[in-house]
Amino acid sequence: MIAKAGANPAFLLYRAGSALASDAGIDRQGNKRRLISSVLIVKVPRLLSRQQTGPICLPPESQALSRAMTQDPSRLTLYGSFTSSSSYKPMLYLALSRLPFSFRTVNLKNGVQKQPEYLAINRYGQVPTLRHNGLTIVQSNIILDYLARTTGHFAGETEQDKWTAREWLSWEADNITNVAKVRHYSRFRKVDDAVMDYFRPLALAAVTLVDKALENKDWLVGNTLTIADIGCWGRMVFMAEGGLDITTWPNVYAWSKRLKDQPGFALPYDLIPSKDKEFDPCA
Ligand SMILES: N[C@@H](CCC(=O)N[C@@H](CS)C(=O)NCC(=O)O)C(=O)O
Repeated sequence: MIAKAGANPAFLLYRAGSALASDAGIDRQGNKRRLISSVLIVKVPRLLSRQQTGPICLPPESQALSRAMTQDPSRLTLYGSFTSSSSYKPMLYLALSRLPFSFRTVNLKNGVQKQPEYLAINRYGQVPTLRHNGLTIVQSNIILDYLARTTGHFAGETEQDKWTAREWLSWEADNITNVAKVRHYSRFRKVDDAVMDYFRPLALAAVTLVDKALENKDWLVGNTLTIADIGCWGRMVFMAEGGLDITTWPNVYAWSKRLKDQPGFALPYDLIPSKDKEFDPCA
């Protein structure tokens, strides 16, 4: 792989992976396009002086990354970010399903999600995005639904259960998102107290509804773990960072322990890498 030095000699902005030349992707309209998989800012090693002209060969580890990104389109590829609850949801699904996949980090702090290369696969400029078999799927709950339909895991036992699980995901997007807001405003962005006073009761109400739904039940839908549990838990997992104590809701607390007992389960900071990574649980 080849990279060119940018205007600032101290930094080299290069587009990682096969994306540079050979990763022909399909955009949302079905047109062939070159997908820039991720953008990294790398310090130029001192030995690469300003005088050096011509192509610069990347070190072996970067070449390995490049190779890893030239991949079979049937391999699931998830674009996400370390602190993101929306990214955690599909990652937890994949971990619990023991499915192999490639993780591509999108650095939200550096604004990579708003760069044209990423906007080409996610018009909203947000994580997560899933690419699979030439398809681009965005919105975490749609990704969960897609994964359940295509891989068969955690879809629900009956036709009714499948629809009810999707119903929960839709409700989650309207309601548990308030838990995410309270966490976000507590952890990442200070807001006026009035804003918190607005969102906190909504967050509490959402968790309370889940708690009631779990009365005398192990899982939200039917008798099995489904994408409804993964979708709702995926945002609620961060409730402590928003100052919400999970033990206040005994059914939610017991449910969280059941989830944690599932093979493959991991908490977000243990699961979501801060760098690109290949997950091959059965290799
Ligand atoms: N409804 C979307 C929400 C996605 C979302 O809010 N992603 C956040 C991280 S959790 C993000 O990308 N934030 C960066 C930004 O908006 O610039 C989903 O469920 O996928």
